Amino acid sequence: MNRARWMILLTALAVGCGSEPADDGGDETTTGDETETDVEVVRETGPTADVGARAVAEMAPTEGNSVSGTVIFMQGDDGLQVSVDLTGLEAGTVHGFHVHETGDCSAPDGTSAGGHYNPEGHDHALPDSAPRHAGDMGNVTADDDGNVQTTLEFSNISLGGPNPVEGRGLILHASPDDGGQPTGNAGARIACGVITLDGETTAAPTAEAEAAAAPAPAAAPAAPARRRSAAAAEEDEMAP
Ligand SMILES: [Cu+2]
Repeated sequence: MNRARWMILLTALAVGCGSEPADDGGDETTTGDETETDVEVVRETGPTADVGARAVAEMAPTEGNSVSGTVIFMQGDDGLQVSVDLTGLEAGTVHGFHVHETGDCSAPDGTSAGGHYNPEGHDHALPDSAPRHAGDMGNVTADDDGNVQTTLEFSNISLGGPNPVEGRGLILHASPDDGGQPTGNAGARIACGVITLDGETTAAPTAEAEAAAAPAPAAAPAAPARRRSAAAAEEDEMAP
């Protein structure tokens, strides 16, 4: 069924770009720019993501911090559900929360995770707007006990499909993400985890693995020229 829907989507794109609302339920298609709209449609999650897949990021505090917990990623038909369970924050505080480029939390300050995961080369933004970095998950807020227990949902990232997050780094910041450039002014990295598929130990995906994971159509009208280098993203992240 998924394959059939994908073929219909492809046909619609090939025959009449823009004449059909070839929207499979995502939330990223209303930019007003026809070209951008088509790009977003091609990157819809549902038909090609690994529905049912699950990944876990065990969040550990960076040096001098005390927040820890578990974040579970579950791939559904229409998006990726992200269940956040953290403890050790100050009551009522708001913290930027992003997928970063590299699944490496070895640096004491978490900088080994690199810059924001941004394979589409967009500007940074909060999740209520598009386009944005694929890894822009906005903020989470601690309750009166300093815990975070919430579930977020995203259609622009996936497990095993477009903008795959498995093998990437997950970072919680000291300060709120205010949506500003280049990375939201969210400050220091206070917790870091590697998004790991259940039952596997994954490293950051290689270019070959990424190419294999991406569906053929995603390579067609869009990506390569707009792809930003990891190095450029990292430079941004290092900026104050
Ligand atoms: Cu971040």
